[in-house]
Amino acid sequence: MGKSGDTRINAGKIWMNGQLVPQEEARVSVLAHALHYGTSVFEGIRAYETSEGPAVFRLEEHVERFFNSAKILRLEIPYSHAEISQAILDTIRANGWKACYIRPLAWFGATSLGVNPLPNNPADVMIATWEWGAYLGEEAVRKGAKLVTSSWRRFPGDVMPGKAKAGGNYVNSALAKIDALAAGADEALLLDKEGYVAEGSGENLFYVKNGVIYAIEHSVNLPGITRDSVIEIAEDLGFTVREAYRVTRDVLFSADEVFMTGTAAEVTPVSVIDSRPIGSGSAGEITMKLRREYLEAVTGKKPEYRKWLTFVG
Ligand code: PPE
Repeated sequence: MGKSGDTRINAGKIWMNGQLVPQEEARVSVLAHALHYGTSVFEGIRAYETSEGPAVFRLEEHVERFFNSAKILRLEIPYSHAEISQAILDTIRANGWKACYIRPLAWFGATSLGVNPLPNNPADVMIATWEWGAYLGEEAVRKGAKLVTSSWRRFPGDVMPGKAKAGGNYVNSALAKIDALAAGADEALLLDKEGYVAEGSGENLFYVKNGVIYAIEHSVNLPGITRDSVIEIAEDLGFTVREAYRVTRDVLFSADEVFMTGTAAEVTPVSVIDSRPIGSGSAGEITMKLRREYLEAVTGKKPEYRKWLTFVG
């Protein structure tokens, strides 16, 4: 599945409320609360092929964020952290994937409608896995993605809970993404209500200036696990990394390099923002170094980052 619009997903066996069932049998009611009101929470995780079989990248941190998202929505996941982690490993094993994307989802089901979801606890839970290539396409990974500033602003924290990976939040992302693609770009750049840079529709943002790496920090952003990993990798490589607050668009226009991070996007260079070439107008050197190092870390080639891997076994 990619930006080409091919939306058919082959998820094989899906873990649904404790059972592994074929994709066709993992069904929900049209009366599910989450379908009407966006009251779901999810995660996006990747498993990578290593010399010792598939390994899940930062499983514990993703499961932790999944439970925090649920807590924010007062959605009760009727399983423990350990049970969800085990279910993720079981689903990968049942499908025989060497590498895959993993989508845990919990939602308020179909026991009542009306805005109040709470009579609906505990949640329904499923875990789907599928093969997912370059999030913004192969060309973006090699040459850099084109971004366009979205007319849709990233919602403030008193409108929607940006720290929760909640289904409803992604109406904002989807609107921004639809318009960015319609404008001929690969991805949207979302600003906050005051015009400061927030993030992409599904990625965090970084820029590089005079050899220093700046990780954009904003209270409205999802705290990215890839972002956290890339900061640690960059520091280990000897780079100075600073968190940058209240960054305006012109800072990005005049940066040497810009890149995005996310589980799906991994480390993706940005070559153009609002028709302006960034740096040389192609993938940046430091960006590509970080991308290579990240891909080696996730595939178990760097002993110092094996702490981030859970082997499926
Ligand atoms: N911000 C947003 C809004 C976001 O959705 C993501 C992940 C990130 C930042 C980066 O977070 P992390 O994956 O922990 O580094 N976006 C997920 C959903 C992509 C999708 O299209 O679906 C992802 O990358 O899995």
